[in-house]
Amino acid sequence: MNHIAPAPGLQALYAEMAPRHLFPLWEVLSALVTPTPHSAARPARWRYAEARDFLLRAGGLISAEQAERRVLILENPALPGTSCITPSLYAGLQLILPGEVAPCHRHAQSALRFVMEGDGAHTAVDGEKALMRPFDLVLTPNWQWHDHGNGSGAPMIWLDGLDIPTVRFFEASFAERLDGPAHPETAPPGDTARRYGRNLRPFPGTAGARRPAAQPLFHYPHAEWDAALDAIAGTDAPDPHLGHALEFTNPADGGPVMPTISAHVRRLPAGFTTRPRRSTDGTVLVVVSGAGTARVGGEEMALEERDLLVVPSWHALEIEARTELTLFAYSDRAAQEKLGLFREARE
Ligand code: GTQ
Repeated sequence: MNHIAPAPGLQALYAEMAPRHLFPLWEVLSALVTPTPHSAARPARWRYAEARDFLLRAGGLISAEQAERRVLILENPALPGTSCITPSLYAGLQLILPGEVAPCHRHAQSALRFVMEGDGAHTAVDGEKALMRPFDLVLTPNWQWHDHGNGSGAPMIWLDGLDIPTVRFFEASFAERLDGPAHPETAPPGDTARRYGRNLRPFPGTAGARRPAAQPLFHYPHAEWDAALDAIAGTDAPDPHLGHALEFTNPADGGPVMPTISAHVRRLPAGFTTRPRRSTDGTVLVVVSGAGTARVGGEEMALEERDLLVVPSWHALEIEARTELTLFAYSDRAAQEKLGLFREARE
């Protein structure tokens, strides 16, 4: 609204309209249609060591089966009570102790798992186990059956990244449990990678084409993405804003890993500082290895191995790598690009 004094009857008009659920746009327009994004979230960092202690304490008090999913939610400090890390995304740390299972279910929400600790537990997707090693990325795309189990001798902790708030926003949540804790085994571990992971796919319509055509892959091992990062770091100069960066793709269409979620890894050489970059996709980052400092919208946060960081929409991020720093990240960029909303600015 401009600054001319309002007519005296205006407040009385508002008061009469309000009980009829009618309100003047001109009082709120500038807050609704902002010239640049105003995130409701704020930057935050979680120390892995601290979160891990709480999670292991929970492990002594409730079983994975009892809890259905034994997870500590990473909630944005500016979004209390919402279970959101950004307005569109969810993050949690899930613990499975040796011998435990998390029962089989499926839901409209898309999920990724990024292994923080432990070796050899599994996520089964539609009955095929992905054996999870440190820093592997495993997808459970929407409406695919999944269960988790830990046949290894040590606790297993991974980061769950889901689009729970997005699905809630669209009011499109469906979920169901499968009778019994696990889906029958439909294929041996690694079967999907052998069929679909070599720039080939089983000929459409043949019995070998067992995975959904639009979303075949669900396991992106650390050994593979790490070797790919090494390869570009060995030949290319680091990008000034991102360092060496690789996006995980869905081989079916070359696009992001899931319809609502994009994921990538980046590596900064020791001593490298990125130029400030902002983007509309609020992003969750995990320190895979190394140490440094993140500056997010004027706030400075130290980063150590396995720490977690959230950078809200349109907050400038600069990262300084003290030692070689490798990060995993996910965001809602996949959804924003489909809606024509994604933007970034590089200083
Ligand atoms: O493993 O399916 O952290 O449904 C939150 C909701 C994990 C899961 C979470 C879920 C899951």
